[in-house]
Amino acid sequence: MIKLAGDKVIITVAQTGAYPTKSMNPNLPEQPEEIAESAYACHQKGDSICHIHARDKEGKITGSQEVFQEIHDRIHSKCDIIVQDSTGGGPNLTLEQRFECLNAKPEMASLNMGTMIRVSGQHAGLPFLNIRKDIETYIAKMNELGIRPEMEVYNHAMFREVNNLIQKDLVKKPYYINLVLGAMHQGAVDATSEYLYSMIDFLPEDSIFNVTAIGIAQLPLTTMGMILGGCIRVGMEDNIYYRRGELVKNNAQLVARAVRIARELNKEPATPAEARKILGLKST
Ligand code: KMH
Ligand code: ZN
Repeated sequence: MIKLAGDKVIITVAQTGAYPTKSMNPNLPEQPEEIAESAYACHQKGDSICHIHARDKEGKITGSQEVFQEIHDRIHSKCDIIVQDSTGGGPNLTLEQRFECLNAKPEMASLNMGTMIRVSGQHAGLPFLNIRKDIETYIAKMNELGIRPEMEVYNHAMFREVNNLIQKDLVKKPYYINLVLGAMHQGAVDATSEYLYSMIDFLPEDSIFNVTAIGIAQLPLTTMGMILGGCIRVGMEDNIYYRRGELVKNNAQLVARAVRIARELNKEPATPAEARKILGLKST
């Protein structure tokens, strides 16, 4: 495991996701201009990576390259934040649609490291399919296009796929691994400190970990993630409440809180340039 040099913390904001809707929180950014505006506001508060899911005009999740491209262009007209597209997409997308965003050439993209059965929500019982053959096909495409993966690990068994990519030399160091806790709608382990500690134990050498936790667990587990030397992800994809009974007003509010906590822990949020250096992204 790598502890981040100089006590930097890379903060990612998952702006929108596939599951929240404006009816759950009217402040959810959905359209490209809303996502870009939110990304810029978050950047001003101190994040360095913007995790992106796209929606069509009706607010339905889409894999459209065009929409992803519009989001990238709008964001980059305002700031140089790292864009990280979701290839997890959403339950309505085919595998091909999920990965169409790669053609918009984000600097990073998520790569889900195994299959799960969704436990809660309207898709409970349905698999979220990420089989080895497809993981290998799409990491090859990402490598060809120079797109860095954030490997999404939702349970301990998924380290098998991480290790497979490492053994086959399909991923570059440092390995950037997102530990996802509490995403029952996707089939992840519960959001507890025990699961977080034990997943950290399974990290391969030369990994940087990021902590994503759903709902009310976002605040305590991301705080723990920072204490344990990791990076963190906040944002309305994972959590639409600022605190119990109070909806998030905007994603920047969550970043501002994360930065305050980081500083109390003697850490500084990495700028996009610093994050590129830490992650060894191509543009450094
Ligand atoms: N839904 C998150 C908990 C992806 O988009 O590919 C995990 C995620 C993965 O954000
Ligand atoms: Zn996502």
